[in-house]
Amino acid sequence: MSHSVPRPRRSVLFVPATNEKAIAKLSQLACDTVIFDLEDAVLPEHKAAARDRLAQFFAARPAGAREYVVRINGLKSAWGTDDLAAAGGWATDGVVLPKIETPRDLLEANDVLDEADAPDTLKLWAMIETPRALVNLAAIAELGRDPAARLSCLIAGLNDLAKDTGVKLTPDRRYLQPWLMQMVLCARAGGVDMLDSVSNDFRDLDAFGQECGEAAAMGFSGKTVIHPAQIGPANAAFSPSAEALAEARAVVEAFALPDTASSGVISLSGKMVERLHLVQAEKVLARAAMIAEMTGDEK
Ligand code: 1VU
Repeated sequence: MSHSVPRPRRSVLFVPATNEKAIAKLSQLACDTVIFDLEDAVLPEHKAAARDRLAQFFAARPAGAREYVVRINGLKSAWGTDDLAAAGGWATDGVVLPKIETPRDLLEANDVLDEADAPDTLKLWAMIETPRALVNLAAIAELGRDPAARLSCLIAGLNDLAKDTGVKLTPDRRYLQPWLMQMVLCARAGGVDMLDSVSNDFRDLDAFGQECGEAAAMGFSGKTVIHPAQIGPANAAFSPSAEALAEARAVVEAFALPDTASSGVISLSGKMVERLHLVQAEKVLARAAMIAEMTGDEK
């Protein structure tokens, strides 16, 4: 049986739209998605030049499976609406809206894209980084159920959330865990991806690898990253492990045997395995196949 599995967004790399060296490096990097940043990483005096640089990039968008999206400035800022209207005409896969607070913010952005005749394939992503966004999260994520709303992905923005709430952002993120789990729950209910926040300490890769493993176990779809060194650990944590693949194959093979093919529940290695586990196993294998196809790797 084939299942539709979401496209992998294991590592989603922020790249300042003004950083020529970083843009030139992209062809050597293995991130699944690139987010060109027009917002926090670009000074006000460079906003216009940064927008022009992205227009130039998308006019000659590189071929390949990688997804490219653009984080615009907030729609209430001096640049946001112009950024969004411009992005609506680019060959970008999506636009990331910073600091959204209500479903209305997304619907207004959608109107701007419709007016710019943006194709339906251009999706909206939203940063969840304000207390109001967190309070309104279920309603925001529910827009994922309406294809006309274009919502595809949510991103946890813990730097701003910590700043605006006074909650301490500790290395183990212990005080933020309830909100992180709430984000995963709401995103799943709305049928959209939920990406974990960036980690600022990009030199401590041991801690970063551990954070990625925890984020994968918590149900996040992938990790936003800020530096090339963080791509490998994120890809590893959000790919099915060799053990998960072996388990998935064993479940599929067990249900394919002639004497179990019509069973609802079987025993495998001392454990009860039901058809829902078969569906899970098939999804693990489908995800691995999709990653292999995207990256050219064999598993
Ligand atoms: O090997 P090379 O010299 O050719 O390249 C350098 C550097 O240019 C490159 N590199 C990157 N390439 C692509 N994308 C990146 N994001 C990126 N960062 C670095 O890698 C090589 C090694 O770099 P480095 O170790 O010397 O690091 P740098 O001092 O050059 O850069 C460190 C920072 C943190 C400044 C850089 O990684 C960066 O700008 N990252 C993205 C920051 C960003 O976009 N912030 C805003 C979004 S995050 C947010 O708002 C949270 C929601």
